[in-house]
Amino acid sequence: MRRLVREGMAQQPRQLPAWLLYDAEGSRLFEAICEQPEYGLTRTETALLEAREPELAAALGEGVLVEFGAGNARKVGPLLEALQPPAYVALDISADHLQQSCVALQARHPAVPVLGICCDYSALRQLPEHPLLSGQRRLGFYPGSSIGNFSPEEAEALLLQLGQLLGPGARLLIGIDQPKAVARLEAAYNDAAGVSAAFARNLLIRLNRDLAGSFNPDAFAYSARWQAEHSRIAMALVSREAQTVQLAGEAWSFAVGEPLITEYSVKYDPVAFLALAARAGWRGAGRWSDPADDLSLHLLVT
Ligand code: AVI
Repeated sequence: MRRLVREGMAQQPRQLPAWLLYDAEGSRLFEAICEQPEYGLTRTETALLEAREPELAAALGEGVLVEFGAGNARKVGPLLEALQPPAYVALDISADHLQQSCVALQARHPAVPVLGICCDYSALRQLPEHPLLSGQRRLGFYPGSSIGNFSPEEAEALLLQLGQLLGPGARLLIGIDQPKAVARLEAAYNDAAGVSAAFARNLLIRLNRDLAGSFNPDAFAYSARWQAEHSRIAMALVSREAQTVQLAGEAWSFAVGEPLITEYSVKYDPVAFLALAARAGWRGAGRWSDPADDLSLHLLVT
């Protein structure tokens, strides 16, 4: 973490890995973002999963269901009902959150063995040896458009790696948020209640705690802007003044107006996404979309 933070702070513009946003408080704030009226992604995708549950389950077929970045693991419910897989494996970076989600899910689906693995799935080269996983085909579930929080190059590398992690006969059901009206996109990442801003500022609070930082969160303004040339929302904390902060044993100076990028959220049109997936060895075998075509679920096969 110290090394990654130093590397990110030395970049121009400064940018920290998005997974750092998800400490216990960050995970709680992200759940609150999903409830905001401006942020429709979670509601729309959940409704799509519920509406298309039988078709999605039939397309996925049999195997252990592995969810990447499971969070509160609420979206997987309809699939577990329809698939009744031999096991469900949830991967997430936030240990407490993962444990609570797995306990709650196991209570709701007593017939499906649930296994939680606390990890940064983007850095995982293989799944650990476990009786629930051995000899079973693996079906990946990666909802929420979280792949959009990686750059397109990273996303391609990640899809390649997920294919290796899932192994022979792998299938992956992945959610992708699509480009839409700029006003809607910017509002989704800058909600009126200020939860998105609090989520970003929580990163500074976390860095103060975990890496002996001296950030004053109020000395940074939150900004979320659509960058059409990259088809992405750029989220940043912008220094309100010239200031120097201590972090990870070093002093870092910010000019007035200098941004610290907390996260990008890339939006893919389906054709561009399938081209990217193809470069990582996946083929599109199905696409489901909501009535407004705001986002889509893709079934990828190897
Ligand atoms: C997790 N991920 C898909 C969210 C997104 O929409 O990019 C993260 C987020 N950050 C602020 N709002 C939502």
